[in-house]
Amino acid sequence: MTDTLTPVRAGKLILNGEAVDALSGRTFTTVNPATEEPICAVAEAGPEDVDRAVKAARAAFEGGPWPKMRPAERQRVLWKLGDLILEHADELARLETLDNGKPIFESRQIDVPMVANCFHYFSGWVTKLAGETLPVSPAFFTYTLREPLGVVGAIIPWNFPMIMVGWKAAPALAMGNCVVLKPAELTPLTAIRIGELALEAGVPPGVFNILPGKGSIAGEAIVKHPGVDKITFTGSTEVGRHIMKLCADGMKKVTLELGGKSPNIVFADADLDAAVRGATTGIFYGKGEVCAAGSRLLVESGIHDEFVGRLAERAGKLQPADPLDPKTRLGALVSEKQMNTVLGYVDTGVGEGAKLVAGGKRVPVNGKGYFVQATVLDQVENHMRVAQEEIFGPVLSVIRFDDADDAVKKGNDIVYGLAAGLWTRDVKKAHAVARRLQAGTVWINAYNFYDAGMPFGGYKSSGFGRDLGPDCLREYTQTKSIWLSTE
Ligand code: TAP
Repeated sequence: MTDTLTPVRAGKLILNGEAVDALSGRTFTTVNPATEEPICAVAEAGPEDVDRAVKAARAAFEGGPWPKMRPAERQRVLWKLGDLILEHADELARLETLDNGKPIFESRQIDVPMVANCFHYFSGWVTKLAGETLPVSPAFFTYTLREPLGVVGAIIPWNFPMIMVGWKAAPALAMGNCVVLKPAELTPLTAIRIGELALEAGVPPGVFNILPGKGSIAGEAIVKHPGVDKITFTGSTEVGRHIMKLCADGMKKVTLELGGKSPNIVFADADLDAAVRGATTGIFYGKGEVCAAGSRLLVESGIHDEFVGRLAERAGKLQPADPLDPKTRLGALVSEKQMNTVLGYVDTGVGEGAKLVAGGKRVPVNGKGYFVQATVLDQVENHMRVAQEEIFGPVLSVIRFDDADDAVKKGNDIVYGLAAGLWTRDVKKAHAVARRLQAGTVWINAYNFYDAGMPFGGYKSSGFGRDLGPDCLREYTQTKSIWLSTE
């Protein structure tokens, strides 16, 4: 049973091992998008708080115990944090659902295990990532060291507030870096709580700092701070581009995980029951506020009418409901602004000539909340705005295609390249099409699967660098080559 009664504590900054107020004393209110009611006040970090957090992180990096800790001990601390996250699963899931509006089913069954999985998985790498001895010359003993970068600034979005802490902080900390993380202003609560749990797990003061606040103030101050060595960012392409320019000024390394408008391609020879389920979860999981959402559904002409009919029926049954109810599968959008953006796109699509075959409306639950129906727009052409722009809500644009070449052409005809799905029983076609799609992840006869062990990131305007998996360890380390003369 989800706890619906206990009030949520005011959120503080987690800075140099303590939960503190902002130096300015400023706070902001975080709001439950399902009820439109305030949840609690949260300390709002300003540039002066960023400065003290970065200084604490630098001190912890240069003189403190974290990079100097025996790898086996650092591994044990991060593993313990994974365990503590699982021990506090109900509490974290509730906070996430209150703050973001996503169904408690998702917060509890998907998000919490994923964050714990990140800390467990990357703790394993602490004792495994090694340099190499390289055979260069008998006159030298030559080897490489994989060293941490220093202080990593992590800036994350509101759609997966807790998961993003795991994706960014777990590998950065595992590689021996210190971290200053800014959660999205709309959803700061689970990041703060994980920061507290990190201290309980034994992460030393200053190593992992959490600074809730505004992107344009605290976020920008982190990016510009000369004491920060690297920025890892997940968010919109627009803000990512801005951050990249700022990083160029400071010669900072940067990883960008940005937006998407991913094609989910259904061939006529697919298992259509599975494909209808996959198309539905591909867009409506996470209310469609998912960077990798399969928001462009490409359907082969021969099955188009039958497929869209079945899809519309399934979408019609998926009604928004109270996110704290374990049976709910479609929650509230994160904010009124996001809801209005999404509804605006539905109007735009209809105005462009698309046909609304499911949903399309706001439906308050218990008279409140930013809930939007599961929406399907058919007869979309790939040049329309609803086919090209990221809507970031429960709106699916259905586009026809004629054959595999046409599917690949339409699938790739977009500035983004984050993910793609394809559904077919033909194994050769599956692999051939997967190779031709310009996307960082391709799911075959599946959609929306993630694991700490599998790299994730974008092609084209969806960014560069990788979160997760062995690939992401390079994002948080640098290689030192050592030459020892033996003569
Ligand atoms: P953004 O508006 O880009 O915000 C992301 C983060 O950047 C927030 O913490 C935001 O703070 C901060 N920020 C805003 N302006 C900043 C600035 N000038 N300097 C430094 N930080 C700044 O994105 P969003 O609306 O939260 O999230 C939705 C977007 O994220 C979508 O485009 C989605 O596709 C993308 N996303 C991508 C992925 C991957 S893995 N590719 C995963 C999830 C989401 P405030 O909240 O205070 O504004």
